[in-house]
Amino acid sequence: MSLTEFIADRSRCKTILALVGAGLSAGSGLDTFRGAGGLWNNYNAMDLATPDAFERDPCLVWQFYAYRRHCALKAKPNSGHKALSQLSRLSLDPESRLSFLTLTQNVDGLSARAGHDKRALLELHGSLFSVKCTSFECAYKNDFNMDDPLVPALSVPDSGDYLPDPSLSPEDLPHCPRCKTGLLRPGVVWFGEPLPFRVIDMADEFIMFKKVDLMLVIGTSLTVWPAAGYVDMVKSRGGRIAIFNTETSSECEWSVEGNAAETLPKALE
Ligand code: BV8
Repeated sequence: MSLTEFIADRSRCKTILALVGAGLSAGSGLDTFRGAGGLWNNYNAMDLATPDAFERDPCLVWQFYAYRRHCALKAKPNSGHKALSQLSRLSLDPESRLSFLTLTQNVDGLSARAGHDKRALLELHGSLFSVKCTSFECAYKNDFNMDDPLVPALSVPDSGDYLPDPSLSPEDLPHCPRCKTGLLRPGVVWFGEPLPFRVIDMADEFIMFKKVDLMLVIGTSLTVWPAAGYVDMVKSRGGRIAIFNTETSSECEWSVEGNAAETLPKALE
């Protein structure tokens, strides 16, 4: 189907769900998880985005997240983020009779910064700009924090060539942000941790109780679960799938190949 036909078809859809991955923010210059060079030179994000890694070496893990916070703050939302944000605002107009929800796997905050209506945006894997206390006394309270650096020891040079300081030992905790009762951790969902129940409930409710006509699967390798499972949930209920990726896919009604920062605005105009 041509893009023109897709646009015509999309305008007749009443319930649209977007599932967003790192590929959407690639257009803003942010590394993807599995792309060339990965997220942090010779470190594998999968090895660092786990509770065990934080337990083993909180200092290294905080340097990894300080680097990503810095890069995300320097990045700007691109036209793909803005296109989804416009659709979220259109769905606020009762005249549009459009129900829309974005499930983002990204933790970079770019969709929110693009003006996406917050009631139509679920951050499945948390945010780089949320910090959580690890102490029981604080009941693991989550705070929103966009300070860069979070603590002086975690300042990242703008040149971006920031690598872990080998002289730092795991015990070098002054490099780690703390609150009065304990060590803080990044407020993201690590591998092996459950997604926030509120987020899962809201995503399930949208898919189960509304008939999703169209799902936009944008810049994701669909390799992380349970996020990837939403595609099958929509498909099994008769929803059609449009994949926006630099790689072509045959597992869908529409495969829109290219940089999502360019293809998505055209498809949602
Ligand atoms: C959990 C936050 C259970 C941290 C992230 C089945 C069911 C449930 C779980 C599992 C399961 N099988 C395996 C699991 C375990 C695990 C998992 O999925 N493992 C994978 C590796 C197999 N899942 C979990 O652990 C989840 N938790 O299930 O808990 C539980 C329940 C109760 C009690 C206890 C436990 C938690 C998963 C969340 C992990 N956290 N992020 C951080 O960011 O540091 S995931 C992280 O990786 C991102 O958030 C993102 O979701 C993922 C990366 O994926 P993508 O976004 O797709 O990025 P990727 O680089 O892979 O792909 C980019 C794509 O874009 C490519 O296709 C590329 O072609 C394309 N692209 C590139 N450039 C562009 C482009 N497209 C368009 N334009 C471009 N310019």
